[in-house]
Amino acid sequence: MQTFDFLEQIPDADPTETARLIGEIERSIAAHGPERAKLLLMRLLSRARDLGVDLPTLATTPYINTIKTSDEPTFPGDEAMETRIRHIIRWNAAAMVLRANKTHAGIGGHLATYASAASLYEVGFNHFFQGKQNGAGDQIFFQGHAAPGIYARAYLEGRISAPQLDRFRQETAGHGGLPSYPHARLLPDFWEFPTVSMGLGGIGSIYQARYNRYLHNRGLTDTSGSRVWAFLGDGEMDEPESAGALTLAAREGLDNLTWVVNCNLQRLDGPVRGNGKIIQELEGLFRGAGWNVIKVIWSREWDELLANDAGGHLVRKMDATVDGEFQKYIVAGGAYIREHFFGPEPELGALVKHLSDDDLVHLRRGGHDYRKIHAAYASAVAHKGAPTVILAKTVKGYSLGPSVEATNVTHQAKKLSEAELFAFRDRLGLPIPDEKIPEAPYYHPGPNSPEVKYINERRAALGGPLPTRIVHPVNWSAPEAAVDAEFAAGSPVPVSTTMAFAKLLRNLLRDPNIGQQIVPIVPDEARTFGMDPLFKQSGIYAPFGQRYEPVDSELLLSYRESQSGQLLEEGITEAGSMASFQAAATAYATHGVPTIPFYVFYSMFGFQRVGDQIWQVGDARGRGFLIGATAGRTTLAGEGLQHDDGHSQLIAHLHPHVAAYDPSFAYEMAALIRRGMDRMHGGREDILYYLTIYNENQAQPARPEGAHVDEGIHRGLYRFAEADASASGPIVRLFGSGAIMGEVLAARDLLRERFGVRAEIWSATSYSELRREALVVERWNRRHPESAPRTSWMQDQLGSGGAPIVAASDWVTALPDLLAPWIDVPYLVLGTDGFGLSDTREALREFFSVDAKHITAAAMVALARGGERTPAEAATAIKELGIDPDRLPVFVLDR
Ligand SMILES: Cc1ncc(C[n+]2csc(CCOP(=O)(O)OP(=O)(O)O)c2C)c(N)n1
Ligand SMILES: [Mg+2]
Repeated sequence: MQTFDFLEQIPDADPTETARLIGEIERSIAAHGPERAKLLLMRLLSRARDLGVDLPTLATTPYINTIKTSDEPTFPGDEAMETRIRHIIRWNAAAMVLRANKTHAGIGGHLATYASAASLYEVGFNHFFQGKQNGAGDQIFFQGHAAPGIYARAYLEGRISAPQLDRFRQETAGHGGLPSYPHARLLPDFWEFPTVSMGLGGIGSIYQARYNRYLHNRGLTDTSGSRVWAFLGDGEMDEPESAGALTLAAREGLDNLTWVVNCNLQRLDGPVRGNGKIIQELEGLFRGAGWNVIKVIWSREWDELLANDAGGHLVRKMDATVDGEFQKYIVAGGAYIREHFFGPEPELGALVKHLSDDDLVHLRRGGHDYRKIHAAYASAVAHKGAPTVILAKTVKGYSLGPSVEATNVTHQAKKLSEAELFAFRDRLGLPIPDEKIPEAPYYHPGPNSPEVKYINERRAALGGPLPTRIVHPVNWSAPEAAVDAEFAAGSPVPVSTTMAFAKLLRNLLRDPNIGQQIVPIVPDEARTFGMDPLFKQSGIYAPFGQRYEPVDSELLLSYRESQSGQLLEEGITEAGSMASFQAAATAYATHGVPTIPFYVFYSMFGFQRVGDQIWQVGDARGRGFLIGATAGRTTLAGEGLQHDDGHSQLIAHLHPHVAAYDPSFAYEMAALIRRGMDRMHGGREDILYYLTIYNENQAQPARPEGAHVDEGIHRGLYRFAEADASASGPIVRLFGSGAIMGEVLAARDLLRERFGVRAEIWSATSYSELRREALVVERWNRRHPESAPRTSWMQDQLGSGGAPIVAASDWVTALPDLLAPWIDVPYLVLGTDGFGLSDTREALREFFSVDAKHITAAAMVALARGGERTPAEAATAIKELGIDPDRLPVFVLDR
């Protein structure tokens, strides 16, 4: 219960007036009860607000429609026609799921979600959603499980064929299969935004709307005609990603954003809030976050009842009834509703005396009344200054019959009995012959039918059919040579690759060809990565500019916020940053503007924290750079647990759209970024680059000459330095990457000075890219046993046989082990398996056995295995290097 004690701290200038007003309310409560007092107080609030009193918003309002009936605009469409169209789409949406499951039992699909949402979508398609013929149009995040309905509409429009519908969820059987859910990668001319991982559509839509404003405010493209719509489930609202960015949308005044939460009161297992009211809970959440909230709870059939409810009994009953009970009314029938909803109070019973039990069943929910929905959408798009959420109450499985409608198993229903199919057809009034019903045939009224003409005319008037994904051709001019030329020279002054990256990024931002398209994104870590000069140079994007004088305004590098700022300083939200990244990474398609995001983050908080969003960007065919800074289990000294990342490179390998690199040197990093941009926008590859960069200052060598260097950086491996030809002694090959390359170079000296061994140095920029290519080659060889075997880049570079190899990195040993099947010499791998620890770099590297000393010892063992040294010599080396041979590895937890 909210306490108002704080009011006593505010001096009362006229206690007599206060007492008089309070007395009025007390008298009303005594005479008419609390319901009337509530109404009176709300009327007072409303009047005061009209008179300009700035009052806080009520967290919740009564359980009735927000828009009053008399404010509803006249429905602009042909109501009978649209009803027929909905019926056809409803039928086909169900038919495609039923048929797919008949052909392949267990193939899955969903009947109930779209059945509850059909009117929500159809009103949008016929009257609101802007197509792409006059610009980017609207961006629509469809609820993933409603996909059959979206396909069924495209079928009616003539954009998808019946054979395609029949290949729902059968994508590998040639072209034309329909993916289960929205995926731009799997149906690239159709879907834009992958949504089926619950919650990601929600946060993605908020940052999409925000990014539309960013593009507009920066003058990159006119997005004033675009609205972002997101359709979410009420169960889905429990995902942190759904609710996590609501305040950003309000803070930035995103009135170009409309959410429709389909409140069918059910999720997969049962009721969303059986003992409560999800719509009321969400209303409080959204209003508190600063959104405009429109509740669409009751259909037009309730209007008269509410108008006649002078005592407020009906509203009170609506308020008091929990969702579990509302669900029960759907399955239990009219008599039950009369007894349990209208029954207990004589005033309520009297309200519906003139209605039959059947009439009571047909008192619908607002989300099935296209007029109420239309009024809500019209109000939402007209609302200025804040995003709008429409909370639409519906029935899950609506119209599908008793085995599906509002049952607890409705979400997973994929079958209807024959009797239910007949009933469904009759309810929809479709002319499908009886004998066909058992096979659930598609129904199409013909391309010249009034229905098809009508929807196509409506879509033409609104700018063309949706969903449609179009990749506009864009001219790509690579950055000028000056952007990265400086890194080829190296730097004798020790610098980290992070510092080099920050410099490269500043160069890119100044580049005349693509500077404007670069979008740096940071989650409150710019200073950590030395990117704070960007605050001044590029400005921090702030939709309303800077309304205060920053404390550091006197300094050269002050904190500058600007409406045209280029840097997206997201604050502490990796999920929000990734959602921005997705909007920027897909802008080449969404808006025909090839923006190039560089999202820079603590590598620990990337793949392991927001991996699902990185995957989603893959589904969305995004293009951009993920920069995992402060990478390496031992390189980020001091931070320890929950910071020291030694595994994101391995996780990245599992993402098919990600090329992951761990460059050692500044020139490698620069070359990778240049090639990456060229592949993405010159070569139109829908890929991400993941680069880990480190914060340890190291001398940066000049880029060695040679085609094998240029190519090897991108392929993942090249010989950086040959063995000393002027000396003698056995040769070992040392693979290094990232910051551990420094240890590898130090091991070369140790090996030479103490053990008379010569080392070749190999830079392994990407174990994962090497493995991918090796797998392709291996697959070909496996399928062509009679042909001369092909070889991969790695095999070509290493040759067969030769010196043994030691690979050392700041990553788990499984990363270099990715190459093991194709290496035919002793191959010893050193890595950082286990939890991170806080200590100095030296201590950590000694502890995890990846320092120069351990690399040297491993090299001696590798030589012993290859027969170039004896086991005794290797054992002596281990002893001389001061290594305890019996210490347990660090990944043994009870060490
Ligand atoms: C991250 C994630 N977790 C779980 C699921 C599995 N799942 C798919 S739909 C669903 C229930 C959806 O309920 P709701 O959001 O209310 O949508 P409705 O179908 O009722 O409209 C669940 C749990 C998923 N797709 N994504
Ligand atoms: Mg639901």
